[in-house]
Amino acid sequence: MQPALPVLYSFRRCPYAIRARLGLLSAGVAVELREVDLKRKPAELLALSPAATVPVLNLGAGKVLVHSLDILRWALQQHDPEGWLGAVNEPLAQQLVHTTDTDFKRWLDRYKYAERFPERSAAEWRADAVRCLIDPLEAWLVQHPHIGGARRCWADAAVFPFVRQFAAVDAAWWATAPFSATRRWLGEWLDSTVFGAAMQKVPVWVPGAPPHAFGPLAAQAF
Ligand SMILES: N[C@@H](CCC(=O)N[C@@H](CS)C(=O)NCC(=O)O)C(=O)O
Repeated sequence: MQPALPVLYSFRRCPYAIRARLGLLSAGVAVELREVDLKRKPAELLALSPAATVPVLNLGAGKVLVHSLDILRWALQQHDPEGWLGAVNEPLAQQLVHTTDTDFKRWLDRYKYAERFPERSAAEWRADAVRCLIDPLEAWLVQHPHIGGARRCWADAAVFPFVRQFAAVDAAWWATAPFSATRRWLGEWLDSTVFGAAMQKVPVWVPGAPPHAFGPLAAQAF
């Protein structure tokens, strides 16, 4: 029997999964949330996605989305009450998201786990991350409140969880780094209702557990 709601396999702290959950919340699309232990992935997830990454959204009838951006876009195509699909500068939005998922992610991982990449110092990895994403982001955010322009868009939701990780690597450095517009933008996201709702804690899913609904109702609680 197909579950009544689409099923989202997710991991609370994963920036890709956060991106997907933000999209679902903004769209007001309800899903069943299954929190995954990445060290003990459930067979149900492995059967849906050979790559076995999260997030994965099972829409039923054989339709499965295995990339966070596809889930974000799919959600907003169902409903887009906050106009997240309309960035004022779509090419820039696309570019920032592309950089986030490629070069920035690469440098972020090296900065975060610098002891595993001793060929350069943490500060050097961080400088690469700054050059590719934080510098252009700051230049835009000095002029505009959001990546979307006057209001948030899909790209804000897609980029923010990764900048959150970047800022957290060395919070003392970030607090005084010369990126006040990006700091303001990050702070607004961290304080936002939608982020609070996206980060609600749920127990790790086990087969047969009662379904945990996530979506419009979860957002109302915040
Ligand atoms: N391209 C995927 C990447 C997702 C991804 O890499 N997620 C990480 C967690 S943050 C993961 O599931 N890694 C597999 C693992 O840790 O076993 C997407 O955009 O959804």
